Amino acid sequence: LQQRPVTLWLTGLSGAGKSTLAYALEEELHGLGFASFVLDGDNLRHRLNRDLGFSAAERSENIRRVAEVAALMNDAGLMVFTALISPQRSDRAMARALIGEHRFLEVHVSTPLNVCEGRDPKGLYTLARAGHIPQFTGVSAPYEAPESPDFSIDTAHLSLPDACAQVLALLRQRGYI
Ligand code: GGZ
Repeated sequence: LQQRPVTLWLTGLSGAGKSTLAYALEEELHGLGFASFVLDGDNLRHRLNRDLGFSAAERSENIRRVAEVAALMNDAGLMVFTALISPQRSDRAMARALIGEHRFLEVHVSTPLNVCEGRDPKGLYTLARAGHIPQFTGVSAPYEAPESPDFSIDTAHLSLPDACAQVLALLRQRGYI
């Protein structure tokens, strides 16, 4: 099987469905015989990025490190799916520059705030609204939506299998698989 390594950079609010989509894509690609890996912001913050908080500068450093790891994994021949809020346009532009234009796709998981907040899978929005989590994205910290993403997925209007199928079609269309 031919695969051209690529980093699919998922950006969106907490609860938008980035991790769910990333892990589903990884499983789907493994099933097709492609080697891929998920870099999940929340997980990495327990190990590699355990020293980082949620100020704008710390989020930038978080994204810089993950982009460097994604670039190394692409160098090693793996497809990478990142699942980080990555709320700042400038940070996503940095990730694109570090990884390389030829192997970077920005996918906006554009599930609206009210839907993410309604899901509130970890109760974080409730805590944030009550003032217990400072600088919470969408509540007390900004999210800058991509102006021209390579692709957009609103999980409020799309099932997980349909979302996966659309991303696979994008990867095929761009010649990565
Ligand atoms: C946003 C926060 C915060 C604050 C903790 N703001 O939905 P989750 O829980 O599992 O994923 C979120 C995760 C965000 O980490 P990222 O590395 O993706 O963020 S960034 O790209 O902005 O650096 C959320 C949890 O951490 N979380 N506090 N204040 N999300």
